[in-house]
Amino acid sequence: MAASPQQFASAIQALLKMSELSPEEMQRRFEEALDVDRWRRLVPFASIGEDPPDGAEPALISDEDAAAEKRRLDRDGYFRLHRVFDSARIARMRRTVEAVRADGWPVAFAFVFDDFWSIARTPRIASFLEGTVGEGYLQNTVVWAHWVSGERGVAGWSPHDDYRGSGDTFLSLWIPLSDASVDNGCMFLLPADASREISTAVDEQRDLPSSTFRRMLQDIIALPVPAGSMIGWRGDLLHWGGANAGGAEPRLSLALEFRARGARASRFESPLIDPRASLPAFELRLFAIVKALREYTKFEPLLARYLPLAERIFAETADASASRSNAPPAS
Ligand SMILES: O=C(O)CCC(=O)C(=O)O
Repeated sequence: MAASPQQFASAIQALLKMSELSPEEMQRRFEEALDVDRWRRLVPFASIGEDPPDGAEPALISDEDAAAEKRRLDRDGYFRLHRVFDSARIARMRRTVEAVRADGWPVAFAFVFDDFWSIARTPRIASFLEGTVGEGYLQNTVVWAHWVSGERGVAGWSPHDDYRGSGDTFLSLWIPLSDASVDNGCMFLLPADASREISTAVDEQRDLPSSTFRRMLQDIIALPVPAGSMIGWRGDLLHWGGANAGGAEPRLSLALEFRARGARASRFESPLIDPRASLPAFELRLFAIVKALREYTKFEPLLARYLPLAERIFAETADASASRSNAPPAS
């Protein structure tokens, strides 16, 4: 007799429960997570708590590309810029993610290291963000790192939008640390008009006619990009990580989010930080990582094994993080 979908779902839930960290491992990881020096020893070539020197590892975006991609963002809700970041920096960040993963952490813990907070602070990126999010823009504390294994069928996140209705007050940045190809699960999205049409139909619980459905399939944009590129989208855009179609190379990337100053941000995005100030304190980094981890089991169910650990770190860092915000509180 074949198992029903409900039986499959409960079996998976039971397996996930069994894979939870033991109390001993949870205690060990809790202590290690809070130990800055242990992170430094784990990845001796990456810093924690050092603001980058001026002019270090500049990012490259030509004026023509910046203007063209701003036009694309205004028209279609997304942009793509190829090979923006220094390749040595990207290689270092990739090795950092690999070291964090090899030590048994969700790869988002790479955000304890400076590189992951400073990458969007170079003058060229800051000027692109000013042009697209507005002068005085802020970073929210929603960050994540992605690892999509190089095995056929393994996929990135399922289709979603980030902040519906946020217009041009919101921008997500997505930076690949390995080449992201159609074969290993690059990003895909639907441009603004098509995204809106689907989101409205979903909100109104209305089926789409098959002619619309076929048209939408043709509208899908694949965003294969080499390591060190930068792509991004507005909060209304439906986007997703593709499924590996046979590529052997894992797909590694990171995601950051930015807000117009004065925009109404959600509680999940708080605290907002000022990208012109010093890099966020270590506790705030940990807080941001586990805040996201608690939320993103909806996209990555295997993270459930780390949830009790995330809750403990969250409780430990929440107060310190609230007082560490260096920007106006989100409304
Ligand atoms: O990398 C992925 O698979 C998904 C990224 C994404 O959707 C996001 O950062 O919002």
